[in-house]
Amino acid sequence: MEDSEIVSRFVECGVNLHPEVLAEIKRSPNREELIDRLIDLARQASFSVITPDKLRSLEAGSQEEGELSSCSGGSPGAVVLPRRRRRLSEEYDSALRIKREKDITKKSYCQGSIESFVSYFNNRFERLAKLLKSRSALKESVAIELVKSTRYTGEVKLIGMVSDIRTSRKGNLILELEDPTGVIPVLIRSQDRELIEQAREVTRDEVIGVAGYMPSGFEMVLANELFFPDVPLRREPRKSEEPVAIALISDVHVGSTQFMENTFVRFLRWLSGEVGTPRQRELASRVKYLVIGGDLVDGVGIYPEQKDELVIKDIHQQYAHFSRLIERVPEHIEIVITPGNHDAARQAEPQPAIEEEFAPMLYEDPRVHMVGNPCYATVHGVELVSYHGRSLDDIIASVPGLSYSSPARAMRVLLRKRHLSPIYGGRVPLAPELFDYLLMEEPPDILHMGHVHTTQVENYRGTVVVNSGTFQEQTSFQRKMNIHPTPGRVPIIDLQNMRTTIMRFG
Ligand code: D5M
Ligand code: FE
Ligand code: ZN
Repeated sequence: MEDSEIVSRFVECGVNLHPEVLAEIKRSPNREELIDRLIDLARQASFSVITPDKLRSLEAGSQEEGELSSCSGGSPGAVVLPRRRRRLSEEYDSALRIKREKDITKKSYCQGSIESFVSYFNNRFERLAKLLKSRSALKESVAIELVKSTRYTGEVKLIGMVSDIRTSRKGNLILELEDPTGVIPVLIRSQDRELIEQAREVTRDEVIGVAGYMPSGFEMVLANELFFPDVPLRREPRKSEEPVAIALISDVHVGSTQFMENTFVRFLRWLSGEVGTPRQRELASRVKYLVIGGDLVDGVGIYPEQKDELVIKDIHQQYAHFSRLIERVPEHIEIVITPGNHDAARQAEPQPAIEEEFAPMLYEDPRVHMVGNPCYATVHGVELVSYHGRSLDDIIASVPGLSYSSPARAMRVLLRKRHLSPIYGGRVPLAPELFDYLLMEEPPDILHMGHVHTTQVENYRGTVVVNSGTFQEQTSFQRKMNIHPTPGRVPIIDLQNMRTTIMRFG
């Protein structure tokens, strides 16, 4: 057996040999057996180089902790790696299940008629009301019609969709609550500071619960308590048993003059294990999934005068360029791609996947999953919801105290509503499908959005709430709007412990 043959047996398994160890193997009468045993032991102990010392400890059967050295490195004097090390995430099978039943792609029944809006909102109401009714505090909630027709007085609990919000002359807040049986005003007194504070988060078209009082001869409920569907308190988040991680990005905006190609390439090189400290490379080696949450390209004709801010003016060419960049993502990483408002897909939400005609190369790539917006998936048992985040514009505009600089707070508000895009008639066009695809029936373990171009991560009641930022520098429009993006910051979630690392490439 040639030296190089022995070395490559080890190298194929991600292990380097010190020249003295090589000599020792050659001297051994049971060479084959020794090689197999050493490879096994080295992998178990995560050694990347077998030095004479390590050989002795392996032979002695000890399992000391091995330090992972960097991929291209190796200790001085070691036989140099002719091939790359296998990455940690390559050792584990993919465990990604995209919930296609919750994806609008290829099954839009939307006709846009009045009747379809009625059935769309009925679907939303019924499913959110069911979530609210499962809470003990709302078990005895009653239909609005019953409260009105019986001239009911006393304590009352209701569940309804908010059809209107207004402030009275005296500064009280009035929520118009609607269920399939009727409509009733709910009054929140201006003196009730705590309740008013809570009620500021209420938006039109969301479904809430109210506990209150009906004074006799009044056709109005005086609210004492408000209930959002929310996620349960102190939920134990699900975790992966395998040491794998997920990288979340969005808003690449290829084609824009502001697209930071060098920064994006640095991210790709890190994913490939080419750059970074040993620790950062170790994290890269865990990444098995990459989710791209929309705005892959800048698109064409998205806003007035956009032409002046495009380096690639043809949308097919924008996707071709994006696809060529994505080809550089290591082969073993699975990629999930959802559309955003700059992409070639229907603009009304829920959005079907980016059309194949515009991005054929992405459809040809077997590790790329082209899905709709939103996307619901399970990754190694962890529930993931990925939504581009256009509704953040409406939420930030309508809830006092929210801002573009703190998107995770706005995302938390949506999580409490268990709805990704509740407001109808705002900036987000909603398609009245038969089923409300934007409703989060299950509390997610990871809620991922983009759109606002600012990276931020928070934990809310066990859910990792992540905005994945952008690779686009501030545009002139954003300057006018006083929006300050944080390009090149990528959140990576280790699915084994649900810890997030924000990698900076900008
Ligand atoms: O959105 C990028 C950022 O610009 C995001 O923070 C929202 C903001 N934006 C986009 N369009 C508007 C409008 N029409 N009004 C206010 N703010 C807006 P992107 O989807 O990448 O263009
Ligand atoms: Fe964007
Ligand atoms: Zn966007």
